[in-house]
Amino acid sequence: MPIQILRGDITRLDVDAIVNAANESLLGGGGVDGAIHRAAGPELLEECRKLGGCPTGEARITGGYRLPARHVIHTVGPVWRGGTRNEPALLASCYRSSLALAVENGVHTIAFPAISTGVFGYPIAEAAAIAIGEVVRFLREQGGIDRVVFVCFNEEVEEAHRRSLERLLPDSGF
Ligand code: AR6
Repeated sequence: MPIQILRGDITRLDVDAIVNAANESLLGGGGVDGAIHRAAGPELLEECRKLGGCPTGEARITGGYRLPARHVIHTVGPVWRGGTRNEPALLASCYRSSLALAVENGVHTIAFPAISTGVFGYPIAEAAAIAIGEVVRFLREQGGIDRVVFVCFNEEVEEAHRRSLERLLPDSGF
């Protein structure tokens, strides 16, 4: 099964790339972004400064520095504003852009946090359905990625991902 759902801290994962739920400045913040910058060390911020930011729905790649992961893929999820400001399409685009950038850079194993579900306020069940749906579709349609790990920080997030995956599994082809 190329998709795994785990509870834990994404900064500990030994994968080719971990995904950061960043903001458009790419200069760090709280939540998983703060944890990744703390664990990677100051060189990560130095490299991020050179990128000049990232629009919502897109992704950028850097080194992983002191992390076990070789790369960090920074993506910017939408702020939840009730669901009428294109939030679902923007969140879907984060997953697709991150996976496409991974393939371009020879990343075969990748871990995602639940993008937008913390500070940015995206409802967890809706966000998990989009996350799982986009990853399943990408794996089915494109080659290059061997393993995708969803790293869930708490039980609610983990359960939402498991339910979405179970719903999709019968037609996922895995
Ligand atoms: N490992 C895995 N998941 C985590 C970790 C961790 N170490 N820490 C938090 N989470 P958030 P967002 C979960 O707020 O909603 C930052 O300030 C968390 O429980 O990190 O996309 C950025 O700079 C939640 O389920 O990201 C932006 O300004 C998920 O990660 C803004 O927050 C995402 O929560 C982005 O907000």
